[in-house]
Amino acid sequence: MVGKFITLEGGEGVGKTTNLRYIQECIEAAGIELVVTREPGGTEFAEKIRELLLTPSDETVCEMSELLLVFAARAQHLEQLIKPALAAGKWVLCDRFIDATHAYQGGGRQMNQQIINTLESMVLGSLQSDLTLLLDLPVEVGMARARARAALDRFEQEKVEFFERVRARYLERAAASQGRIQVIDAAPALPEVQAQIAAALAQMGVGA
Ligand code: Z5A
Repeated sequence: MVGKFITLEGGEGVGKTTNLRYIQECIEAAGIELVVTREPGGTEFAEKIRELLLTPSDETVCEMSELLLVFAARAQHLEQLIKPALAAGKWVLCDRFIDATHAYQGGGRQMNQQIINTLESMVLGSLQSDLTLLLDLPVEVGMARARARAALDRFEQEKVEFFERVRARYLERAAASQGRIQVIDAAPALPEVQAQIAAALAQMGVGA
């Protein structure tokens, strides 16, 4: 694969949507052809799965259904969009990817790690991001930001302890990632957050 694969991760309200646009501007300003996408979703079919996953439901959604839907959407997204774009030399910027599964289903839901690893290897093979920017924020701050913004989706209705486990799992993965996952302190004002992001992108040869 020729293109670079960059993913953006973090808990609720950390500023992924806000900073995605900034990252896009930096990469495109460097003259690089970029595909911007998100998970769950990214293709017409995978976006239908996203709708299923995020819409609050009267019926309890069992954890295994949720996990399999996340990977079903990802399989479609990879084959239809991500792999062809990378093979064509384009860069791909994705709002959430596999680290979100480890954080939300593995950390938040406390699902069996071996099952997640097996599905990861079935669906991703050896593919991993070249760089993952993990926006990190104390849970209460992120939840307050998210709550001030919009109606809560099915995940956002979870309790604080769930999001504490999500954050902890993200940070554990960052510590073990040998530089693939770079932690960005998302607490300061936006210009300071974006200065950290620019420094991480500079390591990939992208000037701000
Ligand atoms: N999910 C999963 O369980 N497993 C998986 O494998 C995958 C996903 C891939 C998708 O949500 C859900 O799917 C997600 C996990 C699950 N759970 N949830 N919820 P999503 O990614 O579409 O959305 P989200 O996580 O809910 O993101 P968000 O709420 O849209 O937040 P955000 O994009 O990170 O934040 P934002 O909208 O950019 O910023 C929030 C507010 O803060 C906004 O008003 C900003 O103006 C403000 N903001 C941003 N930065 C700052 C700074 N620096 N200072 C002050 N205010 C700021």
